[in-house]
Formats: sequence, C-alpha cells, structure tokens
Amino acid sequence: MEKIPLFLIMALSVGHCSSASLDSYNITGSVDEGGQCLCTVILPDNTFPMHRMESLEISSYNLSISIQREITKIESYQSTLAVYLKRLYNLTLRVEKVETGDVSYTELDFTLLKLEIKEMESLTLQLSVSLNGSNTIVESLLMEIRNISIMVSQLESYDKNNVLAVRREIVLLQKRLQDCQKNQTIIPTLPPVIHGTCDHGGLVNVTKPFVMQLNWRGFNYKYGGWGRDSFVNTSNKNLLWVAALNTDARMMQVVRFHPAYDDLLLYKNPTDKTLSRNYDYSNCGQGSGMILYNNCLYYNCYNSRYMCRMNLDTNAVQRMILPDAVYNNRFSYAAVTYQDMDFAADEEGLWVLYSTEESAGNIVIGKLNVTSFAIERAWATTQYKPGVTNAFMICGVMYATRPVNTRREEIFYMYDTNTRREGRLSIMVDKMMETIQSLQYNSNDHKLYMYNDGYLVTYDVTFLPSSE
Ligand SMILES: [Ca+2]
Repeated sequence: MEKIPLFLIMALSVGHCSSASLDSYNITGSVDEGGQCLCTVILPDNTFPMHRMESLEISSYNLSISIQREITKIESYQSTLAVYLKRLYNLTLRVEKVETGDVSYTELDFTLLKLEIKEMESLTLQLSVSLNGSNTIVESLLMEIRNISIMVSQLESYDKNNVLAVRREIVLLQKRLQDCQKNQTIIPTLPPVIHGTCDHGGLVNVTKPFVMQLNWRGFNYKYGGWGRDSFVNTSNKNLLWVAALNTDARMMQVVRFHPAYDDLLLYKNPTDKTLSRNYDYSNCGQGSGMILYNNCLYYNCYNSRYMCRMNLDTNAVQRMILPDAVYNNRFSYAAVTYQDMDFAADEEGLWVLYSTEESAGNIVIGKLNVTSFAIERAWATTQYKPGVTNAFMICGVMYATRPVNTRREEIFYMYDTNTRREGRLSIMVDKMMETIQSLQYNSNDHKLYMYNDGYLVTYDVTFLPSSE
C-alpha cells in the first residue's frame, strides 16, 4: 500500500512548534518565514483505512448522482401529477354537471371519459409503484379516480335506460302513426264540450298518451301522482303538482309544485313542501291516491284510516277519519301497493274511492263534503278493488281500468252514482310503461293525468254528444 503523506497546516502561535502529542509518530517540522509551523505527518497504513475512505467517496458520489436522478424523476412525476389533477378536477366538474342535470346525458362522451380515467389510473399506479406505494397523496388520488370511474359507469347505465326509454317511445310513436293512418277515416269529429260542464253523453274515447317528462326525483321513484288543481274553475289553473313517493312505494314525504307548464318541463322554479316534521311522519301521505282540489292537497294520512287535507297557503294539515275504510295495503289496486284511498274530482265535486271489510274489498264511492271534510253519501259497487288498476270520476260516473297487456290498458267498468247503475265498456288506453300508479281526471282541461312508473303522462278524453 502506497504511503500518502498528509500535510497538516496548523495555525499555532508564532515561534512555537509543539510536538508533544505527536511523539509516537515520525514527525518532521519547520517554521517558515511567516512564523507558521509546518509539520509533515506520515501515518501508517493500519491507523487510517484509506481504501475504505476511497470507496466511501465513490459510493457517496454515486449515491448523489442516483438521488439527483430520483429527484428529477419525482419532479417530472409531480408536474405530470399536477396536469392530471387538473384533468381530474375538470372531470369531476363534468360529472357533477351531469348529476345536477345541467347537461343532458347525450352531451357526454362516455367512451372518451372512460379512456381518460383509465389513462389517469395507470399513471397513478406507476407513480405509486415508483414511490413504493407509501405516498398518501397518490393513494387518495387513486381512490378518487376509482370512485369517479364507478360513478361514470353508473351514469352510463342510467343513460342506457334513457336510450331504451326513448327507443320504446319511438316504437310507440311509429305504432301511433300507423294507428292514426288506419283510424283516420273512422273517427268522426265530435262537437267540443265546454270544460267543467256535463253537457255530453259520456266518455267515448281517450287519445294516445302524451309524455310530459320523468318525475324530478328520477327513474327509481316509480310511485306517485301528479296533475293540476282539479277544482272546477280553480283560480290556480297553471299550477302543477308532482308527488313522487319515497322508494318504499308507500310514503309521500315531499310534494313539488311548479308555477307553470314550462317550469315543469325544465324542472324550474320548484317549491317543495315537506310533510314530515322532526321525525313525525303522521302527516305524511300513504299511497299514490292524492289529489289537489281547490288549493288543498287531499291524501290518505300515513299508516292510518284518516284522510289528510293540506292547505297550500298555510301548510296546515287537517285530519278526518274515513269510517270503516280499510288501510295499510288491505285492498289496494292491482299491481300497486298502499293505494287504499284514491281521491278523485270531477264536475260534481270531490270523491274518495276505497273499500271496507263489509264491502268485501269491492269499491265504495264516497262523496266528500269539503266544508265538513266528511263523507256525505256513499255508493257500494260490485267491482273488486284489487281487480282494477285504477279509477277516476267524470260527471259522477266512476270509470275503472284493467290491463290488457304491458302496453295497453282498458277502461272496462263504470258506475253511475246519478242512476246507481253499473256497466261495462271498452275504451283502450295505450301506456308508455307497464304500471299505472295514479290516474285521475281534471274537468278544467278534460284530461286524464297518469303517473306511469315515474313518467308524467296525459291523455285527452272525448265525449259523446248530449243525447237530448
Ligand atoms: Ca285515481
């Protein structure tokens, strides 16, 4: 091993060169002109491990290079991460927009979205591996990306439903067109009947359905009712109400109102009325038999034999027992639950259709006195309530429907409270979706309002001319 001399320059006091502590080593020393003491120390090999020092220096150098390399890598990842974070933020905004309904589903390119998400996910995974998976920011980013991916898939499945619904509508439209061409020569033009009057010979036909839109709570809210104020010549003809029940298909907890038709179509200017108060659900509604009549919403009070009436101006809720009426899904309509009470209104006033144990489940037609909020008269029919899908009143005549198939309904039964006569008839009603949750007539526009598996649908009715 080569001996390497080390030169130690010691700043010692002038003229004094101490060598006391270095006795054991070979030391030569001299004092220069400036009075500095210069010593040459030759260290033996076994005292200072020069070879280790050397290798340490080399390792340190290599380490600093690799650290520099890693730092550069992390810096580049950080800048890419910043770009992707920005992209993720944009994506979140877009998904939020879709969720809040600001853009239609079709405006969203799902394929592109999914690609972008996949790209981000792979980069984040790469990052996570290079950082030994210990970086919490990257972990949470990965989690966020996966959440957003799930969200997009859900939205896409909704969109598929939407596309399917539209396709079904197109098929029905084509069918309607064909029917229209076929029937063009058969249907005679009937004289118009003045709204709110009964100067006609009874119900003769129902037009094809007109689908307004989906209820505001979405596809999953299949139960409910909707319409306008059914009171003859109401002062609030433009007001529209939509009551989408909770997904338990039983409780009406919130009712939405729109001041005008355009608002309903665009889901604009809504007013929501919540019927529960601090976990008290007694004034909530039950079933889809509700109706708006003279600025009051009438419905079956939740979990009870009572009828509820909420004044829209004051929000006050009145309760009144419906004597002997069965409730809590005893005799609901076919295919729907909890519609033990079905409120109806026509040119003659307000009605409630229900059953009793005494009637053995057959429909009882009750005429309501709106002043006393009590039944002033009742008619027992021979029609079993669970045997019909829904019913409505026109000029004191109850009409009931039953399914023909999943796309068609038939108005097949009638009971005239004026003559106490019942009878059979056959008027076909096309439906958009399979189940009718609510069907009622409004004398102010001669329309039927149907809540059809969450869709809001109307029909125009036509009457026979007066027989006199
Ligand atoms: Ca009804």
